[in-house]
Amino acid sequence: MNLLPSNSSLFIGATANLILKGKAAILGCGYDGTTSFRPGTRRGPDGLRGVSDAGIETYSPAQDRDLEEIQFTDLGNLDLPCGAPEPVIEDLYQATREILAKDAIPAIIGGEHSISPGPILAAFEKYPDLAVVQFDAHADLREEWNGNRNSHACAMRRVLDFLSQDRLLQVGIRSGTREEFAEMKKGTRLVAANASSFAAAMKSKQLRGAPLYLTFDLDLFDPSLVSGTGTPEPGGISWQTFEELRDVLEGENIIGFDIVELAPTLDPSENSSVVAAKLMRELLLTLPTR
Ligand SMILES: [Mn+2]
Repeated sequence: MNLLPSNSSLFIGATANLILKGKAAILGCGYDGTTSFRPGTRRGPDGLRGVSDAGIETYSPAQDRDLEEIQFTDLGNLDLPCGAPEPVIEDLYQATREILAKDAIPAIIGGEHSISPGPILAAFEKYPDLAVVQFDAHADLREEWNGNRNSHACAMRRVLDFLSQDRLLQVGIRSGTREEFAEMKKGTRLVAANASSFAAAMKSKQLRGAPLYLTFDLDLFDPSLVSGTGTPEPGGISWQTFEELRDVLEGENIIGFDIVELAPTLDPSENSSVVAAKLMRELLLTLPTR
């Protein structure tokens, strides 16, 4: 994979540049070329890493686990082509394939949501029974947006080009068109952002124990918590609710995840970056092979 020369800090507790079998590999993909409202996610990977050293602890009280007790690597950032999303998605697909080929767990930092179909396709090729859980404010099911089929507003539509609809759960969605909501409800993919609904959906869709890819759009959270994101949407979840949702994932077979849509410059307080860094910590500590 084509990485930028390293000029930023690593995520707290990470080792550099060595993909370890069975362990997580963090990779930044700061693409924001299709943003329709407020740009800035190109700074997402370094914004998340930048606050991780001073802004959060390595220890998670919620899980009673510590990043210092696990091994994972931070590969830095992909060197991305400018402009259209397709070459970026292709590069990230190839990079994710390399990580998965070493039996490691991709932990992608966006970038806008348009990048996610790349790593999800790579995961699907390795795990044909893959299931995807999208945590997001927006349905992202448009066929095209502003003339682009690979816009951030189309991310899950592109995933459904290859993934069966009963292998997708969409958690916390509170914005979209009437047609998008009708489709999600018909497919019983729409899951309210609380632990009991999420646990029930995991069970009824028979996703327990399946290889899981998680895609976390930070606008899942309420804008009062994460204002540094491209398309904020009122009515989002609290950190406490995230911890309850995470509990449902305890012991599950998570084979990869991404955290997307952090736009650090839109939140000079850096609160949003701290939430993203803490989310990264909690997910790393949830992985089955930690
Ligand atoms: Mn999204």
